[in-house]
Formats: sequence, structure tokens, C-alpha cells
Amino acid sequence: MVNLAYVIAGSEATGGAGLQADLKTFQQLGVYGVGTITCIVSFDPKNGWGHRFVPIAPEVIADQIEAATAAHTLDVVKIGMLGTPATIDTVAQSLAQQSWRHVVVDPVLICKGQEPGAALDTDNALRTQILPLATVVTPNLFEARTLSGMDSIASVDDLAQAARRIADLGPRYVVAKGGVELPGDDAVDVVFDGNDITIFRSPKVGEERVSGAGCTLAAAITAELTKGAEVLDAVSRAKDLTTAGIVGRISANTPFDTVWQGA
Ligand code: PXL
Repeated sequence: MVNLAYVIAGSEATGGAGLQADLKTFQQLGVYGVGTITCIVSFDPKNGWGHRFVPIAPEVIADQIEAATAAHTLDVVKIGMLGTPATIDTVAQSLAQQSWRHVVVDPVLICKGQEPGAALDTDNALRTQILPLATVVTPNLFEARTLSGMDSIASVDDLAQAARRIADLGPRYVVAKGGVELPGDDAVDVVFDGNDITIFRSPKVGEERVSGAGCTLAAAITAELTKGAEVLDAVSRAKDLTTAGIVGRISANTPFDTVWQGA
């Protein structure tokens, strides 16, 4: 039997992040991927590779979700970049049409192509309409600061504190990612399950951010949950795949490298 995983996310046109990274991750982990596009991000090579952002019309998002969920029996979904309050409304309503064993939310908060005011509305909609549906949420350091309301996260203890605060917003498990920006030699991820903190560490691979790492981690968690793993095991395997993908990253004409899930 083939396991199916579903992702609702944005397209990132260079292929490094977003839905493209999610589907590659699913495939690499032996899971059949089904994807719905929420928005299209096209980095602008003539403008410092800044984000050009185009939302997909809400009715087209709803149509995609209808098609995907009618065609397949799906019970695990990853939510990536949503981008606008209208998209968040549509996705929240569509998700409410059925029950889900797991909803993995990568809380992609800002998109540089958007105005700050619009971004704030999007952040608030994500917080109130999507996070309560999540069984697993995977904030990076910036998202953990924003969602927890903490001014600074400078240590593993701070990261654990942020994870505890984010759990108050509704998700059952919080996977807070230290990444390269948290001081120290290791890339540290902290998981809070509502009671206990579990810490995952691996040596940092360089000091630069690599595009697609966050998408890959959340997609790999989703794939492992689809196959029946417990959350902590799913996180552990996802961290291994992501670390290998960072070690085996590809470079491009962009100022940043990109995770290669097939490494
Ligand atoms: O890595 C975050 C991310 C997620 N989804 C889309 C993106 C990006 C970053 O550029 O473009 C569509």
C-alpha cells in the first residue's frame, strides 16, 4: 500500500522551497504527494532576488482542495505558506470539512513582497484560524519570537520557553527550530508536547541559512506521520533528512544555497 501525504503551500519558482521542496521530500521518503497551490512566489533576479508574490484566487484554492480530497483519502496534511487572510479563511474552511489525523503547520509568517500592514493581518489570521487546527507547528527562530511574543530568543532555554508559549495558541506539539541563528555549535530543535521538552541537536552545517530547510523539515515530519510514526520519531527522522539535504545542498545563481532532498 502506498501512503499519501497532502500539502497546501505556495509555489517557489526556483524550485528550492515551498511546494516544490515539499513534494520532493515526500517522494524521497516513499510517500505519494498531493499538492494544492496557495500563491506563487517568483524571486526577482533583477531586484536582489526579492520576493514577488501573487496569491491564487480563493475559489481556485477551494477547487483544488475539493479535487484533492475527493480523489484521495487523505488524513495527514502539511500547511505551508498561505500569504493572505482570504487564503487563510478558505483553507481553514476547507480543512474543517473533514477530520485529520495530523495537521502540520509551517507558520511562514512574512513574505517580503507584501506590505507590512497586510503581513500583520495575515499573521493574526494564521494565529487565530490555523494554529488551533495544528497537531504540529514548526516555527523558526523569527516565527517563534513573533508567535510567543518574546523579544529575544538567545539560548536553548529561551527556545523551550517560546515553545511552551506557542503551545498556548492551540497546537499539540511545537517544534521550535534554532537553526543557524541560535548561538552555539549545534542546530538545536526543541519539541514541546504539552508536558515535556525534548531537545534534538546536530552540529551546524556552516553558518548560512539554506533555502528550503524549513519546508523540508515540516514536509518530512508530515511524510513520516503519514507512514504511522509517532511525532518525536517523525521529528528525529526529519531532522536527519534535512541535515543530509543541507550537507548535500546545491548552489545556484542565487545568493543562497538550496537543500537537496535526494542527497
Ligand atoms: O521557506 C519559506 C517559503 C515557503 N513557501 C514559499 C516560499 C518560501 C520562501 O521563499 O517562497 C512559497
